[in-house]
Amino acid sequence: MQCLRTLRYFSVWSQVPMGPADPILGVAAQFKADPSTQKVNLSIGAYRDNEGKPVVLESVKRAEQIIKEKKLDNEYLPVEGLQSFIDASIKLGYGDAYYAQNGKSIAGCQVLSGTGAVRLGFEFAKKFLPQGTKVYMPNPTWPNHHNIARMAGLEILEYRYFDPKTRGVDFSGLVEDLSKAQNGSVILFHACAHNPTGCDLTTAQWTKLLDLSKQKNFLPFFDMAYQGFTSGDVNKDAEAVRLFTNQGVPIVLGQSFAKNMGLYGQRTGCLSFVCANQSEKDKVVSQLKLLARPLWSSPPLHGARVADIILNTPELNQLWLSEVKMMADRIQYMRVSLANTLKNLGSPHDWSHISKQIGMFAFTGVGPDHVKELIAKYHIYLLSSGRISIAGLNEGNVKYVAEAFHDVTKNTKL
Ligand code: KET
Repeated sequence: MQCLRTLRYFSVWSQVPMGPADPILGVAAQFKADPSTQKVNLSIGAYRDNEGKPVVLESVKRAEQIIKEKKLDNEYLPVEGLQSFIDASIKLGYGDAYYAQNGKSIAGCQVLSGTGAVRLGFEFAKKFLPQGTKVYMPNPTWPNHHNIARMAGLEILEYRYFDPKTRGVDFSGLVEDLSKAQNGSVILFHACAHNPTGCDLTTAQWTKLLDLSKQKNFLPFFDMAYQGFTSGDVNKDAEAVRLFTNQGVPIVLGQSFAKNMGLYGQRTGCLSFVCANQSEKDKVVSQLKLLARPLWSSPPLHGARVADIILNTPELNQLWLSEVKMMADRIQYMRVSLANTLKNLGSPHDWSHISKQIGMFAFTGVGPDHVKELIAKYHIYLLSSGRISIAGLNEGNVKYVAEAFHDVTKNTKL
């Protein structure tokens, strides 16, 4: 009787509309639900081996073994996270030499992977930069950048990045747009392996952006979610970040260990700010803690411990670096393989951009109708933008994928 009286006769949430599916996670969910045995997942950016299986790196397994042997507890981390992990992340991002000289003035905070880095960084920008400061993002960019900036209350503007005609970077458009940007704006850069275009800037182009950033007092915000995936070398991939910091530009850096350590679900990341001195750094960290406390209070422990052990144990670090190279190499091999197979099938289109692009993705150039057909007819899942995650290709499915791409595009324009 008691429980009958507490029954609700109206719905509190009847006004809640159905939300749209996420452009990336939604496709990954569609793939999961497809019972086809032929299906291929080229949607989300997650590394797969040559059998199409998720990979736990050997370096990660060994670090986990060490954690097990140490019989550590599961106490909360401090709000700012595991300090030895933060320091090692900063070293990895900025380089040993810069860290040795300037490490004391870099404010770091452990965050919930790359997404958490961008979120906390944008929250910080919203709170401490002058009111009305805008954030400029490349067009296109990882779609979640827009969601995050919106949730943080930042106004978003875009700068040109990609030219569909050349399938390369529209550098003059980029410079023109950023030249017109308000002084002091936040400029979001992909540090390497631009998502989704697979097109990065050259050193000369970064140098030009460095000059522009200095001239216009920009706050460069580097999202580095794929360190190691461009060249196979984590130091080379950090070149842009180091170009700016070595010139004393106060950047913000978001680092994710989802991809390069395969710690996707462990939510392991670091957010850091180059400050003028140690006292500024201390103040920034104190404010990062005030922002993180009501968001997640204390960051996840396991992934940070794993990354900490890998980065701070020389043999494991070497092993990890070789595994990063292995992942980057396999992706490069599959790029070439897909482009060559399409060519050998007699495709009327030029697919050489697939092998020239870098990082985890290829921006294939196929349109939304091609994508629909690839999904409906071939159970090949990719983003409606035409982006494919090359990591989803392997020697067992590349021919099938190439044939499907050939079939849906052979009589159409790209
Ligand atoms: N930045 C970029 C540029 C990025 O591509 C991702 C993930 C992230 C940050 C965040 O990753 P995290 O797992 O929070 O460390 N991108 C892939 C996965 C996703 O959409 O969540 C993707 O584009 O497929």
